[in-house]
Amino acid sequence: MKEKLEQIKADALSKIENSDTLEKLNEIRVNFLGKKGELTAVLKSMKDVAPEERPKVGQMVNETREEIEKVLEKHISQMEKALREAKMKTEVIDVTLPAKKNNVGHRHPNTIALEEVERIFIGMGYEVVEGPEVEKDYYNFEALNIPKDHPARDEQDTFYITEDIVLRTQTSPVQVREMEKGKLPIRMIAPGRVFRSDEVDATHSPSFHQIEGLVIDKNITFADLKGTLAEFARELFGEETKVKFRPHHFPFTEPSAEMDVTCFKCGGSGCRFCKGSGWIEILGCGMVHPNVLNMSGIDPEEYSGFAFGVGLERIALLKYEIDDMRLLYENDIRFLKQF
Ligand code: 2U9
Repeated sequence: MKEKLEQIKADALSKIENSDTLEKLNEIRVNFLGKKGELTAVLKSMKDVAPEERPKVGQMVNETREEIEKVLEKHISQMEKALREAKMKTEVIDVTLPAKKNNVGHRHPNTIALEEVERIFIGMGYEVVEGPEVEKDYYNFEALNIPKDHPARDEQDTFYITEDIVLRTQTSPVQVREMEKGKLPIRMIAPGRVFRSDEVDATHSPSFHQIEGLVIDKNITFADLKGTLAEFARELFGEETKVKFRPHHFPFTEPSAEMDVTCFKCGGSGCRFCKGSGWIEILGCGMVHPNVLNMSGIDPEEYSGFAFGVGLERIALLKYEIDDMRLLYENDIRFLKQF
């Protein structure tokens, strides 16, 4: 028995010595020490050993197992260490390599301008409301006092989806939907994308953005409109900005006006920026037409209101002195990150 154990041990140790992978070492563990391994087989054959000899043989089996285990563990940990070191060598980080540039995005000039306008009106107690870009003809035109044969429909070349469904040409439908809810007073701005079938040039695009505003309450007058929009202009273009109102016509407001601001480059004396006039046209506005109030279920005898509309791109172009609208849509990061 002793010779047999010596032979198993010698056999195991020589196999361990000649193993060059962790898999082979594991295989040796199974073959010699496992449940069906050679040493277990020896233990199983104890019944053939004389009873008085059994403790001795048992001890010899255990010693052999311990020795094989010890050598095996030593080899396994040596091999693991060698593998770790080899891996470390191949995975060295070359700190002299040029760093990967982290290109962080940038807010679009339109977004910066919109957030500025929103900040101003939120500060005056307005709500920001959004609505659908695909609209019913009714909300885009009819409810705004623009019937089917009205010339304003030609002025705003419209993309028709069906006879009754359009891509909104203004964000006014958002305000009509708000009026229909019947919750008064209203103090809101409606920013968003609008669509007109225009040719692309330095000041036009078939898709651009508007911010419209609407206030409806008892006793709202043109003085409220003037005070609000003058304050808006001062906050947007600077404290010294003056405003003037020129009479105009919109179907949805009466009276209507366009508002100019003193040129923030020359202060009003006239320069290249304001084409020598000292003034820059900024928005359209007016008192909400009684027909428009009536159609949305608001009694014009009890309530009145004012509305205004401004092109977001126009604000962004002016504020950042950009001379071509197309630059806003090209998404060239070298252009965008200047603002
Ligand atoms: C309701 C009633 C009235 C919104 C208004 C304008 C004047 C205006 C233009 C500015 C430049 C459009 O982007 S632009 O081309 N808008 O001049 N918009 S008053 O009037 C409304 C809106 C909703 C219910």
